[in-house]
Amino acid sequence: MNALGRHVLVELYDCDPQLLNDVNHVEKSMVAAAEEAGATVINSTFHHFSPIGVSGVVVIEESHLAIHSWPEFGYAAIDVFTCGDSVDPWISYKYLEEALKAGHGSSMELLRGQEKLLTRKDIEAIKRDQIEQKESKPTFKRNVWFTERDENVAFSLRYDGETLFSKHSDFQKVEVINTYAYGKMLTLDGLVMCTENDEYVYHEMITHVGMLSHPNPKQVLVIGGGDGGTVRELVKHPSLEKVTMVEIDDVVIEASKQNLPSLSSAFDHEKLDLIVGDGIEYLAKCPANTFDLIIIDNSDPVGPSEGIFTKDFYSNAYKALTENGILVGQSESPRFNQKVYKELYGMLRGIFSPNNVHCMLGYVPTYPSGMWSWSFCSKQGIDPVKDIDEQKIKDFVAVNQLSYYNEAIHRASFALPNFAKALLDE
Ligand code: SPD
Repeated sequence: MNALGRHVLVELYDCDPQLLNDVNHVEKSMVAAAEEAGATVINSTFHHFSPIGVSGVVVIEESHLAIHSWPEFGYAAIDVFTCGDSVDPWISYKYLEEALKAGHGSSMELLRGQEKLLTRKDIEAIKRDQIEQKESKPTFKRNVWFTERDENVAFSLRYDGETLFSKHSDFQKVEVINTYAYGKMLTLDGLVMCTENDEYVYHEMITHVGMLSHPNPKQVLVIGGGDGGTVRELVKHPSLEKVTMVEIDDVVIEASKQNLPSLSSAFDHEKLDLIVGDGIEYLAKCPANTFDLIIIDNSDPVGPSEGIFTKDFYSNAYKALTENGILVGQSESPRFNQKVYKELYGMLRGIFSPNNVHCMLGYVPTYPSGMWSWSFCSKQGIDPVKDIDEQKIKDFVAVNQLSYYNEAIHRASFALPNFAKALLDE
C-alpha cells in the first residue's frame, strides 16, 4: 500500500430495522467488527436518537469505524478507515453485513494520504509523543448514549450500553436502561418517564401538594402511575384509606417491579386497589362524588395518554371528585411543551373555573428543559397557598424524610415566572 490508510465506504441496504435501531447491538457489532479485523479499540461513542436512528464511532488505534443508521429505510452508511497494514477493513465490512442482516451492500475503497504527495515534517513534539505512546497502552472506553430529542432540542444520558428490560406492549415500547448519572431509567417509546435519581421530585410534588392541601383525604384515585412512585408516596399519609390506581399498561408495572424496586415498593400495599385498565373509561363510568383526590400521573400526550388531555376526560374527573375534592395532574413543561401546557390550562379553567386552577413548578433534570409543571384544581376553591397548615407539612416532611418537598417548596412552587403566567392567560 503506497498510502497512510485505507478508507472503505460502505452502503448497507435492506438491513433488519430492529437491529439498526438497537444502539446496544449496533455498538457491540461495530466494536466486534473492529476487533475481528485485528484493530485495537480505544473508545466507542454511540447515540440512539428517539424515536429512531443510531449514530456512532469506534476509535481504534489504527483510525476509526463510523455508522449512521436509518432503520425506517433499513439503511446504514458506514465507513471503515484503517491505517497501516495490520488491519484489514474488508473483514469489518463482511462482519457488519452479517451482524446487521443486510440484504445487499455496496462499497468502495479509497487510499488516504498517498505517499508520493506527502513530505515528512520533523517535529520535536512527535518524537516525544512516540516515546510516551510506547509506554502507555490504550484502554477501551465505551460511550453509549440514550438521546431524547425533537427537531430542535436533544437531551442525552450516557449509559452502560445494556438494556435491562425491553418489551413492546400493546401500547408502547417499554424499556429500562442503566444510566451513569441518574441510575436506572424507564422510557416509553423512547421518552424519559423516570430515573432512580431524580424521580422523587416528580412523585413528591404530584402527591404531597394535593394530599397536604386537602383537610382529610381518604379516597384517592391515580390514573397512570405504572412505575409505582406516586402510590409509594401516597401510602405515607395516615389519612389515606384507599388508593385506586388504574394503569393501562401492565408491562410498565412489570418493568418497574423487576428493575425499579425503589419505585415499585408499594405495589403490595394493603390500601392499594390496582386495576389494569383504561383510566379514560374508568372515569367515564365512575360514580359522582367518589374521590377526595385524583392524581393524573400520565405519560406525554402521545400514544396511550393522548385521550387524557381532553375536555371529556377532565370533566369526568371533575364529576368523580367529592365536594371539596382536588385534582392534581402532570401538565408538561411550560418551556418545552408550550402548546400542550396552554391548551391544558385553558381546558381546566373552563371546567373548574379560573380561580380554582393553579399551576405549580418543579425542577426535574431529566425531563425536557428541566422545568416541569403540575396542575392543582379544586372543586370548591381550596387555595393551595393560603389554606395550608404549615405545621402539618413540616411534621409530615420530618417524619418521612422527603428529598424535595417541604413547606417552603409547597408555597414557592406556585410562584410562576412571567412567561409561564402569561401562557396561562393567552
Ligand atoms: N417526558 C416526561 C413526562 C413524564 C410524565 N410522567 C412521568 C411518570 C412518572 N410516574
